[in-house]
Amino acid sequence: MFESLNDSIGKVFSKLKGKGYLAESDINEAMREVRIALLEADVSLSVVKDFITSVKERAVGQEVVKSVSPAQMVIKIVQDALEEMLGSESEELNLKSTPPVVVMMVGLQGSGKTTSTAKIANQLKNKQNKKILMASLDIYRPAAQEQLATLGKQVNIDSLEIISGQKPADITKRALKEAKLGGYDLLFLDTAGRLHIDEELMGELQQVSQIAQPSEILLVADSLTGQDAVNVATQFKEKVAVSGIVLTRIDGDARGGAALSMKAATGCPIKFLGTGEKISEIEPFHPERIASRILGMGDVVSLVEKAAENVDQEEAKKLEKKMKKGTFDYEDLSKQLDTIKKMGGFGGMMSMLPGIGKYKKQMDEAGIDESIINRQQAMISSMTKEERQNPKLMSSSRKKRIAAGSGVSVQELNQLLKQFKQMQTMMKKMSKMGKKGLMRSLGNLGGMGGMMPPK
Ligand SMILES: Nc1nc2c(ncn2[C@@H]2O[C@H](COP(=O)(O)OP(=O)(O)OP(=O)(O)O)[C@@H](O)[C@H]2O)c(=O)[nH]1
Ligand SMILES: [Mg+2]
Repeated sequence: MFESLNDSIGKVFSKLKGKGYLAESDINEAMREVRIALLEADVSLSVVKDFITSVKERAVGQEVVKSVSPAQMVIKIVQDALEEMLGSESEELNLKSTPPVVVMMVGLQGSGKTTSTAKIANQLKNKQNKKILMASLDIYRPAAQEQLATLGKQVNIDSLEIISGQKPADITKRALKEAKLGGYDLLFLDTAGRLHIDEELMGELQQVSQIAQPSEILLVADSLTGQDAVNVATQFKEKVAVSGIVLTRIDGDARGGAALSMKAATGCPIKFLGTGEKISEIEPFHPERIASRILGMGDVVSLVEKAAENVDQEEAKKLEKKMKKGTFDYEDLSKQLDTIKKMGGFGGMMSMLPGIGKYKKQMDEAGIDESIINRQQAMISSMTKEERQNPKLMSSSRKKRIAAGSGVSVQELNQLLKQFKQMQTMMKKMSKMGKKGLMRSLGNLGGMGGMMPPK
């Protein structure tokens, strides 16, 4: 699912990524393309409009976190808005009331109600050890009740005995009684489908719902029907108290329009995605995972969050001044190393950057040694305060003392000193180029890869 959307949004962001500074026109252009991508994915127009407005509002008033690029910030904003559109939090089934808790499945014909009933029941049995009874209220389609019973046997879940000639309301009463007597935790009611929404069906669903007082009414909708699925959900919701959506056949849905607009259009959260015909092929719906799947942006979002958490803005400003003046010293370097450590070391930082994934293997092979951070900090802390603040002081007797004090060879210390000088030169050059932001200094430290001795 979402392949095409992933593709087109990926292109928008890769255009942004090359830029160090984003003008409002860049953002507008990017959002125009995101808008087209969403519409092509069959997301409803009003949902797309709201989405774009919300992203633009945030992008404008946004304080950009210094240690990430503007493009990364935009990606983060789009991701947040996308998650909100999808429903912010993953919604679990509400199973807290007194057992037997009733879950009622509704939806159009062939949408996947019976299959989803068995799938969800099976998950709850296996993961939460629930004792479950399933009952089919479909007296219209021949063999519909047997279909549920057969699925039940496959997964070892009880189903209500079939008595022909009973009306749905009576089956419901019998199922409730049986569930109580049998000490079941959960009762699933699988209702009949219709080709179209009609009064008769709705009347029957209302009647059943009144008798059974379900904790959850799950609307099962076929994602392949796109915006129709959204309309069906809206109409069902007007008649019965739909509490969540099960979106089926997402395995065949390349566009994902229904998944994307369902929550925003109906106010109902998606709770499960049906991912195939097999009983095991269902997954709980996690907006944040879906959003990152769509953006395909590695873990930029976590990188932005971590950077925001760990980089003290005041410190960052001071550092920038020092870099400009060329007075960056070993104490500053040590602080920077702390930041890198907090962000999971070089490896952690790198793996969160999109596009770096493919280099990760090469980096692993090159053997980046994370312990170098600790050793460098040890060397720095073996320096006197004067030495740290005035890198020029270093003499060979001082070097010997520092190396001995930190348990490294003079050679390794020399490497640190040499690299430090290179960094200073680089910083001066870069500040002349007039680029802004701490990203540079982090970038410089990334450049310290050269400092890594081969294993
Ligand atoms: N690929 C795929 N097929 C599914 C999925 N969910 C259900 N199906 C298939 O869709 C068909 C109809 O599913 P049912 O569960 O019988 O649908 P229903 O809503 O109970 O149908 P009625 O009771 O006739 O209204 C079956 O062949 C299922 O195997 C899914 O997530 N992916
Ligand atoms: Mg059915």
